[in-house]
Amino acid sequence: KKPLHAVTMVKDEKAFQGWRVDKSSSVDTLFTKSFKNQSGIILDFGEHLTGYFTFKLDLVRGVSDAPTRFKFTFGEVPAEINTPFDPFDADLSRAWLQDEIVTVPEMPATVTIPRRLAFRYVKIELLGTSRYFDFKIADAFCKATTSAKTTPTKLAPTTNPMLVQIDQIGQNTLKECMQTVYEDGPKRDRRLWIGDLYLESLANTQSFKNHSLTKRCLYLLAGLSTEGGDLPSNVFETPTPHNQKGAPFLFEYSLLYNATLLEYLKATNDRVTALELWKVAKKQMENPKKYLLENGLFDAEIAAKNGWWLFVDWKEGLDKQTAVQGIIIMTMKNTYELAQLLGKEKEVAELPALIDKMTKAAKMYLYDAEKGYFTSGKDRQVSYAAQAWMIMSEVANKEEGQKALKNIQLYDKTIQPGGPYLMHYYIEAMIKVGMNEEAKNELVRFWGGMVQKGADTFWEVYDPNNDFISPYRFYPINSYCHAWSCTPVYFIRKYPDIFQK
Ligand code: RAM
Repeated sequence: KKPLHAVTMVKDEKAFQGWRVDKSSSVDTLFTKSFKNQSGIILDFGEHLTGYFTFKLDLVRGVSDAPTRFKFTFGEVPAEINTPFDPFDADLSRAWLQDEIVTVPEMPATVTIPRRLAFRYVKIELLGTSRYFDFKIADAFCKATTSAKTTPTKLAPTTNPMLVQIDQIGQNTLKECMQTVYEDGPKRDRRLWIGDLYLESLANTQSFKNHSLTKRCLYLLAGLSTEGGDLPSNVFETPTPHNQKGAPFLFEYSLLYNATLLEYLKATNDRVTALELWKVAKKQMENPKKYLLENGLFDAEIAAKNGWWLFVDWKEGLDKQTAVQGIIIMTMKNTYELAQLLGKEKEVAELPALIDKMTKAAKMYLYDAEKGYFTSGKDRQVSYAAQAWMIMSEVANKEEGQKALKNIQLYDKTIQPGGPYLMHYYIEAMIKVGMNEEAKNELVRFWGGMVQKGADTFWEVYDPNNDFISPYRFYPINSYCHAWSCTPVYFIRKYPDIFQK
């Protein structure tokens, strides 16, 4: 892939994160003229790319008598190109940010930056060279990589143009995250997380249909489960497959593995794989039992005290109890369905009674019948997360679910979704209770909002009212091509009656 043109970036309060992109000149000037007075040029590849960047240097005068030093800054979004990274005081490693100093000993030369990059824009600065020769950047390109190899079918001609655009950007997002595993984001963290895998595999089934990638991920995770059988929340492939020793295990992600395996079996009918991985799935069902109170409620506090990470959403102050209760019930149902498909019900014979017990407990203790919504935790917190998961788990029936989702909007302290990951389950919950029009409107409002702000791929976090939101206290380190944000592809294609008419 070659850069399409050179651009200038202009401060503009109205633009996403304060930076607007103006088209300026053709790349021919870069490739034919001396680079010495072009330092600071920004190239635009016109689309988000994941891959390896190569540039070629040629002499235009004299002989190279000294090394030349460059700084490259790669960005998924314009603000990454223009925001100083240092002094750095954020969570996560400074090295995720994609600036690279490259020293070239002599010219002509062809240099490939060893690190795989994720970007649309690259700024090239000249940090040092010799006055005794002159040179040009004769070429620059990216060898892009993905394991998405098919072209998804076209949407119905009746599809609203905004939804066509959202679907395309969702596909781009998924395609970029599909490498040798389903990555969470090709810029960061570049690894396989179970929660992301589940959503990516759903979208993949509706689009690229690279089921062997899903299978590979399911095996990688299974192979890296602990001796006790727990699945790590995320894994690395190189230098040899391993998990993050010492990192907390993410409670609901280990359960969502089972949901993923069920969907994989349904999509492929690959019983051999499902049977082989069944024992891993079965094992995951043991953890919820450990934190089940007599009354049938999940004890979120004790689970957290025992070192489990309960995630649910990137949202400060969110109480997780009710959401996790719902996730447990849903994944128990998924596991039982999987067992039935594989003829293994006897091995999980206790699940139906547990599902019943947990459902009744949720109804009894977590449902505020008077207010008509579910609450979470000691302070009876009201959140989208709690309603979404009470619906996903079918604790709430259609009518109760509809009411709950409507009623929480009347309550001003309701905890809103923190980002695309929970938005996915919220939209799915709306569809489950028949709020189809509302689901469509929400999808267009949320993902369409990113489109209007110029997204080429969908973002890890997005708050329509705050362009600078970051779970890591520094927005340039956010991932702007993030797996769990690709799921409009799934919705639009799975429910054509809602999204393609
Ligand atoms: C983030 C990752 C990933 C998510 C976890 C919980 O750091 O990028 O998407 O699954 O957190």
